[in-house]
Amino acid sequence: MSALIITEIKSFLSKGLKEDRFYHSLSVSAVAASLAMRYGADIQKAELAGLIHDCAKAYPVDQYVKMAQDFGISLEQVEIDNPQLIHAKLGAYYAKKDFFVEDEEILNSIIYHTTGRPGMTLLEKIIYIADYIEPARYKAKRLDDVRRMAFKDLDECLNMILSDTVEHLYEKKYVINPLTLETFKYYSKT
Ligand code: DGI
Ligand code: FE
Ligand code: FE
Repeated sequence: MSALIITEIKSFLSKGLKEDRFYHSLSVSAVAASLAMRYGADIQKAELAGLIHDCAKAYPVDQYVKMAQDFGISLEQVEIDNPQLIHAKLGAYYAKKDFFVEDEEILNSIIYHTTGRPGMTLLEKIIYIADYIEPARYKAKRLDDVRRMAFKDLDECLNMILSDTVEHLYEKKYVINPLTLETFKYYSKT
């Protein structure tokens, strides 16, 4: 992906996303590229996937179920009940449609950036982690430790993020996506 195309995608996203969401996207892109350097993943793929992972957030959440149905995207019941989850699948759809991304590894890293999944690829891990640790994030607990671990041991970092996420969702009494739980079990060492 050339620098010119990345610049064009940034310009496109800056028009559709709210300012803080656009800034988050730039940050995830930069952190994902850094993690790719650290772990020997494809830097350009990480940069692009990070940049566009939340592109569906340009659309209102109350339209996600209908949009997915119109585009032939199959939904789980938990997604119909918690439609904010659908932005991940819609993001992969728009990555194809608006940015002509056909690379399955990039598309899967967008589809699974919210829940993760058991047996993630290196790029999927990088996007999942970059989304959680980018510099503008501040709400999650022990972020300093999680950020340090991201550059030390990816699977241990996933273990930390997933256990904190499941705990947070449980405390807030949110419905926990079964896929998030499966991912948590897969990456938990205890
Ligand atoms: O899109 P972001 O805000 O950058 O982050 P994200 O894609 O990880 O999460 C999007 C939203 O989905 C966020 O509000 C947290 C929520 N979420 C993640 N996993 C679950 C969840 N919500 C529910 N109800 N259940 C989950 O398992
Ligand atoms: Fe997201
Ligand atoms: Fe995000």
